[in-house]
Amino acid sequence: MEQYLKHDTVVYQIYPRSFLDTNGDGIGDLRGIIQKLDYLQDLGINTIWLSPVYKSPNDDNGYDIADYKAIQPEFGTMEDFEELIAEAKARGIGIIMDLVINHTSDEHEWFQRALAGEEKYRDYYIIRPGKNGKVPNNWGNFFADCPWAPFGDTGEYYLHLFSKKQPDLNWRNPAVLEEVKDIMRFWLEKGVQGFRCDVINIIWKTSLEDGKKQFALTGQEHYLSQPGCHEILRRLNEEVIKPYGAWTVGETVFVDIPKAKDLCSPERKELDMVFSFEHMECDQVGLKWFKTRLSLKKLMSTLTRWQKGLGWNANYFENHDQPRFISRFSDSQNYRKEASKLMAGLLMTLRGTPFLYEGQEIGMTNGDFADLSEIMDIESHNVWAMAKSLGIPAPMRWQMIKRTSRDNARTPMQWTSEANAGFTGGTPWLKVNGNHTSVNVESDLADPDGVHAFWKQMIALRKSSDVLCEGHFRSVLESGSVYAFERILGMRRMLTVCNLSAKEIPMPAQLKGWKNRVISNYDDSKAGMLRPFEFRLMQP
Ligand code: ISL
Ligand code: CA
Repeated sequence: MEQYLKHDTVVYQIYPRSFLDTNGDGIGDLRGIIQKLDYLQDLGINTIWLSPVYKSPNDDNGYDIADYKAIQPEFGTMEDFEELIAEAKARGIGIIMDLVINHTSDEHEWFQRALAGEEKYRDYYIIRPGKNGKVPNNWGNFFADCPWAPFGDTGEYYLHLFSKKQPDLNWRNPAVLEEVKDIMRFWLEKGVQGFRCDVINIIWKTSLEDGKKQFALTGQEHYLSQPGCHEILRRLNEEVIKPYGAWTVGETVFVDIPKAKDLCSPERKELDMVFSFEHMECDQVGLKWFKTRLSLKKLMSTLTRWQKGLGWNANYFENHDQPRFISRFSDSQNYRKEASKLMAGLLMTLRGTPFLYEGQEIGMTNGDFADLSEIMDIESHNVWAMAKSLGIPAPMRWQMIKRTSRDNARTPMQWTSEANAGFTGGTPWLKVNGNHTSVNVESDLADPDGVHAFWKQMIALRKSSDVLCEGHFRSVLESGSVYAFERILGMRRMLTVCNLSAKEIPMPAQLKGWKNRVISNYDDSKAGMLRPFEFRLMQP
């Protein structure tokens, strides 16, 4: 049977709401994706990860699912979805879907029937009486809220680690596993090639006891990567995923390398790979809402540790939950193009499966929001309220939100320099970045030296090189500004050199033996020097 995951798989993440609107309602849709398949094929990617397109009241933009077997009407119809699968396939592109099974929407039929008093469905969720006039335990919540909400007028509470409208499922109930297997098969039968599994390592709650107090999410020791979770993943893999030749990438919060190994080493037969977060934390203090200057040294050493620690990584620098990386690590005012290309070089030469996020291929930057009224993300609004209750003054609160909001990466895709960046003929659901007049697909494509052209070259290079696809990783240099590593396959070697600083610097002595330049993001790259944000791929 065909195995869909290959060494040369290159994934492009689409956040459907923000990709392309074709009917003027201001919301991206499936027909928009179908329209851009030629564009994606030309870029060279061979897999799309679709953020949720299931029916949802959109409390968390689709990560709150009301019907796992229906398409969100504002995105289109099941026929559109089937056409998308077929048209993508015709272009050699596979689709993986987002699988959100830690929680459902409170508008899901199961939760509604539970509220109506049906015992069977009550046991699909985690419902408990209060304790001493308070909620059942002292746990924290991912969206800066209380994780317990009143369960109807029963006087009891239900657990929600995310929004109130995202009640956690009770994975200790075997019926939940059967439901989810059925849902997964439904989509696999339609030709989906696998799943990106949302917060998959927290689905199993071993106990609901109080947690030991901690800054980042009290209670996590009761649900992070528990034995019950490993068992569920093994069963989903063996009973559903592998019989279809499909694959999975787990989004795994708070994992360190040992925990990640337990989830995705091949002999464990659980997940094919995981998204880790450590390299996303090189500019934060404690929690991601408190940002500081990004430590390049930390970034390099973190990447290296994960490259060496795991046989195969799910590599990424941007997604729908993170501010644009280009705005975080680089001087995107002066070196936007160079730094975007450097990202392409780095992502395509690390060992593992590369995931790029819509807009990254043209170097889109953080949103240019003026105040909270322009931010839609529920997380940002909750964090604002939390910061307010802590007495943090409004200007500081705004700086905090502006820098960390997930909406930074969710601004509509910039297709043209026209009104609303060619994303919609109507009113966009989220403010379009004012820089679309200069940063957009149309003008970038017309520029032979554009960001897109470099991504395209790097993707092609990556797919055609077995050294880049399969070679081992060896770190060569992690200085304050230069990151260099080798990829090694048998006798063949390639060297990646990244100057992550905005300064021109002399070529470090350790790297001088490498004579042949395969590619660089500078045409006038000089032998003995590294230009600001220069990326260079070398051969001996
Ligand atoms: O951004 C975060 C909150 O601080 C992350 O911890 C994020 O919530 C976490 O990565 C889980 O994200 C996933 O599940 C969420 C959803 O809102 C995110 O969009 C999704 O990627 C709940 O389903
Ligand atoms: Ca639309």
